[in-house]
Amino acid sequence: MASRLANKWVLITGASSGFGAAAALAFAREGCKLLLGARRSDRLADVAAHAQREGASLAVHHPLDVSQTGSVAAFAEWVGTHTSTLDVLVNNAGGALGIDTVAEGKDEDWETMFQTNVLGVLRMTRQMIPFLTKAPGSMLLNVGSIAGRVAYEGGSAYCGAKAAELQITRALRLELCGTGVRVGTLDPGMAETEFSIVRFKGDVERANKVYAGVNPLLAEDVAEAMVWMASRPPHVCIDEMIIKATDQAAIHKVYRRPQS
Ligand code: NDP
Ligand code: 8X3
Repeated sequence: MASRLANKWVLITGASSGFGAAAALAFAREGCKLLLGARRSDRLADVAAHAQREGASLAVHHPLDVSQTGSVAAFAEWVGTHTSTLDVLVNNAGGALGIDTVAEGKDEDWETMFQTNVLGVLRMTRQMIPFLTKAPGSMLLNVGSIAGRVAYEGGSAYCGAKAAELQITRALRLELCGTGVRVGTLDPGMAETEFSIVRFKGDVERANKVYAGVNPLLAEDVAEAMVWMASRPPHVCIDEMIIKATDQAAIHKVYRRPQS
């Protein structure tokens, strides 16, 4: 049976690595037409080429910095040269910077986290609502985190940003009710991507310790959940989904196997 998503337009932000890159390949296997954005164009080009090989009907990319209103506007203009409708918007770009307590926090880290995880979602969504409302049954899928639901030490700004993402999603669900646009958030727990390398500013050894002895989620697991949410029938909206590794029962309760 043909996929419900075949030939659908899917826009993914933060498609150059992690969840976004895995999502590009997962939606490609459904035969979608992909519009990919992130700041690293070389990585995007590789992902787009791979997606094409995996079965995408189309996979094109354009530079995107969701922290800049001008970049988001230029990206939307580029989207408009391909299509006037959009079936799936995955607001995935984001991440954490540092693990400082508030007492030691840095303005530049806080500003980046709120610019990408919060304002980036608002900017992209504002630009894409006219495209989504022209395709009833479309889906606006934001990537949140369990960090938006439970706070942890050193996570103030990131937890706050993802909590904002959750409430923005809930507000959009209300605002778009009646348009046929489905709105949901997918909130993963710990997943091994470049997330921790970015958080620890390139310190790979420290990043690896986050996952030591754990079987974390992989980017592919999260991508599969995105495809499932987006491929429900038009009258079915998955509002909020939490996905965690079996080893992570709660944000502070992670099972670690002894390391030799
Ligand atoms: P990665 O670091 O692997 O991917 C982050 C992606 O976001 C990259 O493609 C990066 O691309 C993009 N990005 C970052 N800043 C910007 C920006 N200003 N403009 C455009 N794109 C940007 O991490 P993940 O795949 O893990 O993270 C994806 C999302 O999932 C994030 O929102 C993160 O907060 C969330 N998340 C991650 C979890 C985890 O444990 N890994 C758990 C829960 C949620 P580029 O640098 O090329 O711009
Ligand atoms: C990423 C999950 O627990 O590292 O959003 O904040 S966590």
